[in-house]
Amino acid sequence: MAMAPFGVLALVLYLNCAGAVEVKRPQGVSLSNRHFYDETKPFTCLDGSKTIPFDEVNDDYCDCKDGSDEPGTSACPNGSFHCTNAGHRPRYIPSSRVNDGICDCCDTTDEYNSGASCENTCKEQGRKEKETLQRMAEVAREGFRLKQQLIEEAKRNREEKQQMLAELQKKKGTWEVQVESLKAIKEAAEKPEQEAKEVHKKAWEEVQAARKAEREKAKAAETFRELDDNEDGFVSVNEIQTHAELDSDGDGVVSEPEAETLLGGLNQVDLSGFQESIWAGIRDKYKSEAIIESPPPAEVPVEEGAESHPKSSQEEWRKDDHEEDEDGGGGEDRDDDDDDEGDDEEDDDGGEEDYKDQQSSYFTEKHDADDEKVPPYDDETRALINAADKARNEFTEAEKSLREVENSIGSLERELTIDFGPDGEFAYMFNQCYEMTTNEYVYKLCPFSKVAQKAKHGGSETSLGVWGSWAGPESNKFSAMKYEHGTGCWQGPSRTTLVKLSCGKETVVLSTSEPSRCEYLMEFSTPALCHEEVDGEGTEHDEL
Ligand code: MAN
Repeated sequence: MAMAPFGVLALVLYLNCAGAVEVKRPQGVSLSNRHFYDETKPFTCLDGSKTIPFDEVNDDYCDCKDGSDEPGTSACPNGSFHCTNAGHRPRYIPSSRVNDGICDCCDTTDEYNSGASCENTCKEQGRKEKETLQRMAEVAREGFRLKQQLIEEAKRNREEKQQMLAELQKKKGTWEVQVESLKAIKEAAEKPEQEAKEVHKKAWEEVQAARKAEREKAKAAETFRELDDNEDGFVSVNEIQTHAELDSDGDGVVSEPEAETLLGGLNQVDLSGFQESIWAGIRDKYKSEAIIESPPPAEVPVEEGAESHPKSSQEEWRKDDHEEDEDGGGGEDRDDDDDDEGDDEEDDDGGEEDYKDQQSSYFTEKHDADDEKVPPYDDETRALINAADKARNEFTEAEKSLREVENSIGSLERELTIDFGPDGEFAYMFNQCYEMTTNEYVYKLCPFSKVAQKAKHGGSETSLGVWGSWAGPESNKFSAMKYEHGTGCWQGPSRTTLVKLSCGKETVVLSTSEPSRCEYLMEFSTPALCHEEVDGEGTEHDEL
């Protein structure tokens, strides 16, 4: 059944309080499309596909493929109905919603024939929207004002930092010169220090070697006395033969030829011959005959002497050695006495092995103690070491200062190369962090540095990414930030965060979410993103 093409259309147009004007047009047609619907002519579908008599417009039968012949009914599945919504914003709704019993248009016009009781809420909605827009405009204005301050501040800071950088670079140059000259001073001081230490070391090694030789000599002399059973001042073949341990062919007996070989092809050797050429060949096999209970030589131990009376030169250590030699001579006498006592002991205990152990441990202990104690440096060497220490310290300190200056330069340079927006308006966020706590986590955004997440009830921080780049669309590059390469997600890629920025009076994290696993989204407001004019204000109403 055909319906009146104009329905009940007596549209009221409000023109800036100038009064109401009625504009006749079919139901569901916008003011801007009105001229397509001329009741005096046949109607051509808007896609040009068909022309129909005008009275078939809005006759509840779909003629046009694009649904344009039924703007005010639900006959065409792809049609759309225009609500004028005077007092608020006009909108199109799908034709299927026309007269479906649900109020879609705030001016109630979509339910003109369904019996639904709709209330015109356009004015109220318009008022609310206007208020919202006004609030947004106010925020934007205040934000924009703050932004100007931020820009000024950034400019000042940048200049200050550039100045600081120039000063640091000058300082760096000074420190470099300083380090170089202190290095030369240090090296000049270390050379004589090293040489003096070398001399000291060498002298000490010589002293040690001499002591060792003396000990060997004494040991040889002691062995000689043991072997010289008839005390004729010679060790002879038969005296060697009494020591079966010196057997060389493994038959358990030292034969005459074997003994002769051990004596270097001679029948007998005197003490000096024994010390010089025989002792070394038998010392490892030789077993001492007696335990000699001899007290250690009576001289003051070398190390103690060295500590209480620091030697000042190699000569003095040598002198000590000679004194030792002399003492050693005296010791020999005592050893002779001890030998006798030792014989007694041996008779008592029969402990040859014990004797050897005791004897060798006596030598070894003395030897070790001597080896360990390096005498202190002489005054001259000590003075050289002190001077070198001082030069080293001064060089190290200067190097430390140079490194500090270099580090400061490095971080300043890094800061100065960051893109803080067209006018540096984002610079104030550098070195700041902003937090937001959710049910589970505390999220921390440190712009131009990192984003982190920490469980609310303790635990360590999880990196959600480090500063990557601005990531807004080309037309609005500074509306988003990308943070990348955070802690690896279990069996997945490393965490990343996208921070979406919006204009706000305050710098604050508005929300955090994890739209997909280990990919985080933060909403962040800042005055730095406020513009002078609010987009969309007063541009929505194509007809009023
Ligand atoms: C932690 C948090 C979560 C994340 C899972 C992934 O629990 O970082 O945000 O989804 O790890 O395993």
